Amino acid sequence: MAINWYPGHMVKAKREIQQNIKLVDVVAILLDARAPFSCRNQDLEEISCRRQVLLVLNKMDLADPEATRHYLMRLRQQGMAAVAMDSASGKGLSDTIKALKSLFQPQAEEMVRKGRRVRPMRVMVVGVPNVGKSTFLNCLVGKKMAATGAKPGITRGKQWVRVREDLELMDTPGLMWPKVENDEQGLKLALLSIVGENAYQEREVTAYLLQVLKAKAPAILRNKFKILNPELETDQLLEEIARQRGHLLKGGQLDLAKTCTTLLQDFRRGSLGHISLD
Ligand SMILES: Nc1nc2c(ncn2[C@@H]2O[C@H](COP(=O)(O)OP(=O)(O)OP(=O)(O)O)[C@@H](O)[C@H]2O)c(=O)[nH]1
Ligand SMILES: [Mg+2]
Repeated sequence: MAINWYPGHMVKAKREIQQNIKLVDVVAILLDARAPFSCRNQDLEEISCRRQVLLVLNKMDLADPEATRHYLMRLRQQGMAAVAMDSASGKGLSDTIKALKSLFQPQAEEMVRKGRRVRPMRVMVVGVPNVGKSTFLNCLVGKKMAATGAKPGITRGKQWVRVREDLELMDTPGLMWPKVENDEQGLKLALLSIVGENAYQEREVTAYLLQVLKAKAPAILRNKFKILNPELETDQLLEEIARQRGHLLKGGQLDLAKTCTTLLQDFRRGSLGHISLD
């Protein structure tokens, strides 16, 4: 499913990120730990290429831990600095701060060498929508400074925050690129609610989710949805789940739209288990 979703505020957001990049020492690119490769935005990486970059695989609590370890290893092999974190609970925070500090270290030493006072490190937090940038900022600050929400497009403007003596953070709005050409990538971004709900058909994304469950977590289909044969075609699986859940319209027909909405919600909340997509 190709995705065209580039709301107007993102044009301005991209310009602001470009203008502010000169002011920052480190760019923290947040990615969804369940599909970090699919969340990488080439535009953001190009804008950040002259800065120190830390990739933060956020929402690790929702991801398959084994996959997260593997993704981190792959990224580090490619020469990237990368950490995993759960910004909702703060798990991984100390590793993240350690990684940020070590990226800033050479600049701090340069300041000392030139006889200047070492000023606080400035970190810009960027990424596609809904990966948890504002939650990450709040987690670092230790209180709620930035608005957060389960839908993409919550943050609309940039925001600088002094986190502590030695650290300043800038939150930015989630940034997409104009067209996602790769079908599977589009499905992943829709499933993770990174693109707005008007950009895709829930039915198509649910069919993709069911394929993922068949391949990676057939036990969920058996145990949670009481499906005897997880090998069924996705349409049949969907009908079976609708029946199991009692999703019926007034005339007694299956309410498949409701089943799709519920399944997507369940996945996004993590109640189908720890499933990674990349
Ligand atoms: N489970 C879990 N949920 C998270 C985590 N980080 C963020 N969330 C949730 O993900 C949703 C999106 O979080 P935001 O912080 O608003 O995301 P954002 O990247 O700032 O989104 P935009 O401003 O729309 O680009 C919210 O419902 C958060 O509560 C995490 O590490 N784990
Ligand atoms: Mg935000």
